[in-house]
Amino acid sequence: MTKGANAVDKKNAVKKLKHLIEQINYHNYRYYVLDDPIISDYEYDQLMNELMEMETAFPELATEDSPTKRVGAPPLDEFKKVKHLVPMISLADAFDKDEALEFDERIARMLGSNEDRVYCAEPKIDGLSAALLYENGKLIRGATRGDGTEGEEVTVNIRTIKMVPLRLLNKTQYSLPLRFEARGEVYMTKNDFKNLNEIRQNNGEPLFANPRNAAAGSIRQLDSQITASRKLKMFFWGAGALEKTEMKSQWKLLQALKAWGFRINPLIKLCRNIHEVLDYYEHIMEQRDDLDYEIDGIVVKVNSLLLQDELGNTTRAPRWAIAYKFPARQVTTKINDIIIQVGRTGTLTPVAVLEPVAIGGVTVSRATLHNMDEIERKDIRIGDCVLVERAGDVIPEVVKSIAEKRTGNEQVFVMPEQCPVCSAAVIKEGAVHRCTNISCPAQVKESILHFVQRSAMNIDGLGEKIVEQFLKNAIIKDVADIYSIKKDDIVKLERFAEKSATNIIAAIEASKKPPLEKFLFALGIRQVGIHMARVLARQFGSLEKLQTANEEKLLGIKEIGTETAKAIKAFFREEKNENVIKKLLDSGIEIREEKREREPSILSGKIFVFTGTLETLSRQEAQEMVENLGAKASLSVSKQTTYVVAGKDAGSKLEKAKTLGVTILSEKEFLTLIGK
Ligand code: 0OX
Repeated sequence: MTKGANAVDKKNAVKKLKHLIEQINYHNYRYYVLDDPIISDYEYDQLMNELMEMETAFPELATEDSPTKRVGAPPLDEFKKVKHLVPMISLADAFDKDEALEFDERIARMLGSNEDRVYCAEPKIDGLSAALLYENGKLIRGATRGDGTEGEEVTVNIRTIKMVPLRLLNKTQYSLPLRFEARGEVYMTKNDFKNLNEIRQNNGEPLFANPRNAAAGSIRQLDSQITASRKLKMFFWGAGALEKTEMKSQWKLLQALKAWGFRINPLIKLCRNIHEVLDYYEHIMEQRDDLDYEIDGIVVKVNSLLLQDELGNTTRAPRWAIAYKFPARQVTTKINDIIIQVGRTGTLTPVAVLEPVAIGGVTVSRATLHNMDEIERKDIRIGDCVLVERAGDVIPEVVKSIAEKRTGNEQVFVMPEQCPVCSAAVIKEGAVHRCTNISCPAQVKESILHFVQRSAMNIDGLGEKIVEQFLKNAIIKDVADIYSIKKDDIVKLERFAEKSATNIIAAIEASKKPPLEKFLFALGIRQVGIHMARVLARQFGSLEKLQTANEEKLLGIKEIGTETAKAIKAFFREEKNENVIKKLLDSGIEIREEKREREPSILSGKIFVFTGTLETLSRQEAQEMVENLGAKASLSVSKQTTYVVAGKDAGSKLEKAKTLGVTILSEKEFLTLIGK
């Protein structure tokens, strides 16, 4: 090749690279900021591959802010401290309606006006605040809030967050400042948090207490590869050091941030007065459990930036904003007793019997104490006053005892030496006490209940009472017997109507073709939860391949630690388990060995939004179902939404779907569509 030709090549390459980066940044923007992608994941990957190839061919042309350069910085020794351009002040709290009204009245007094005050209301993300410095449209530095004046420089970690723009869009109606800080909340989704803790548990690592701690721990990693693997997310809520812009309000500021490429929470609302703020608070609280991230209240900000300036700040917080918090999910009550539950693997779980107490509208009378080590670590005694937490739909747990309230009559709990169900000897394995009798009726019952649950084989109608009755009458002895149950066996039982017997038989029949991941989960292998079962199904593709995989092969998979690999091998080595699997397959179970990642499914590219209360599924389950079929589940309705599935009491999302002409499905129609 001549020198001249090379120069032309290079000139073309510069142009091509620039164009590719612009395209990728724009599609990132459509995907993360507008939640409205216009190309498929496949097409996006192709653009990225093309860019990577170009950068390999012309390494001298690769720029720092290329989308290929998010991950890969060498590990740091420590974080540098950095000063924020302007301090990141914190918020004062309001805990009830009166305090929210007081905030509004205080502002009226200070402004000396009787006119309605306009507020910008935002969900309060329970994450950690960060400030991202942009110069000439490029991300220069990312820092944690720290003490508000000085934070830690975590640029390489911030860069791994996919929705953080490395380069801003500048052809917008809002002129881009030369230098400013974009501020927002870094968070981890509830699901990513659950999966991360499942993996940590399997690897014997300490667990994170909540998604906020997990996000904070992830952003403070010296190795940005680890941060990248945690899939952090961000919502932006403000700016620092933004000078003389045309932005006159918080609302406009958020719109400008969005136009420049920052992800803004779609639930923000402009409220014309404090009463609209109070309605907004109720509305957001109703959605709290459906959001895939934790929020702990709303943030109310005086909308006008001019008035914000006029009101100013106290030494600790702005006078123009308040965090209106949701009621605590933690409440104090008394432990009346501690009882033992025997699980399907023989684990003895201590459970606190509580003086019933309402937490977030639900009466709670039991809370898990996990294991004896936890009881000792937290020093929890029978008769103690304790702090109990109920977050969303998870089992309530005892957070801590309140030692100051002790009377001296509290009793230390002692783990029984014999199983309370079958009297067999109890042994301690690590933190866990276990019944040694594999035929313990409690273990058998629990493993059957685990097997039939919706996320496993999904056999409707086999509830706890019925399973107990079947076991008592020796209709079944283990999970494999379920498929040999005859209608006559059931009808013979006391208080059993012909119709319910028919339904049970039909439900058993309908469960005979489970996807591999559900079947694996149903088997109840130790350390294998729903997430791990999915990993195994994807990696191995068939039961046989998993059964024959050696420990080395298992350990070669990123998410499998030594404990899990051992548990899987031990499970398949056990003759009893081998017999149960054989019996299941002989009785007509056909495992669906899906190759989901390669074959596009009937639902690929479709976008579903679920709204209202579904009768037979939780929203989480419905979302998982469509995602497993290649579709996307979204929380907001747009023109791009393919279907809105409306349950009972569906509200604004249903209305929006009607306005936009989006197809609306009932729960039943939805189930038919996905072949259930
Ligand atoms: C949040 C959040 C935090 C601006 C001035 C004081 C607080 N966690 O979602 N902070 C702010 O605003 C700052 N807004 C939010 N939405």
